[in-house]
Amino acid sequence: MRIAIVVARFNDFVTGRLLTGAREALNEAGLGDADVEVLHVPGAFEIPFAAEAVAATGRIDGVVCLGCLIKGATPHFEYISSACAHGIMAAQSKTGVPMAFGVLTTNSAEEALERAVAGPGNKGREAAEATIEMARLRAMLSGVRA
Ligand code: DLZ
Repeated sequence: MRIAIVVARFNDFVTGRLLTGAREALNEAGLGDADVEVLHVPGAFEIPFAAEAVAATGRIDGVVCLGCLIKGATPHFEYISSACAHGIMAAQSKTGVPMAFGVLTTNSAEEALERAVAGPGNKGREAAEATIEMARLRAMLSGVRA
């Protein structure tokens, strides 16, 4: 199985921790560094483009999308979060490659950090686990080995 992680640099004090959690979950599932491709993008708005582009290469079985939108600090919070969520959904529908929504949408930096703690509560970890599950489901349904 090969998995891509698309991670936004915006609010990297949070997204860096989501990335760590996602990497840990993938490693625990038996994926080595060679099986994981990490793509950095400027912000959450750019995640769907990169997710779709890497899925379209055909070399990836799933995409973990990681970002962090903080309402108080983001004047057009609703536009970016909506565009990001809809864009990821459209990208997975178009490519047939499962993508997980590990994009935090919180009221404050404190709330975001609570969701990026080390261990089971880390939303990057949760998104990676969801991606693996969906990649396996897709493989089972299509008869493709992942
Ligand atoms: C511009 C912007 C703002 C204000 N806030 C966030 C945010 O909280 N989280 C995030 O990931 N990105 C933010 N961005 C950047 C946009 O996602 C995007 O990168 C720029 O608008 C350039 O297209």
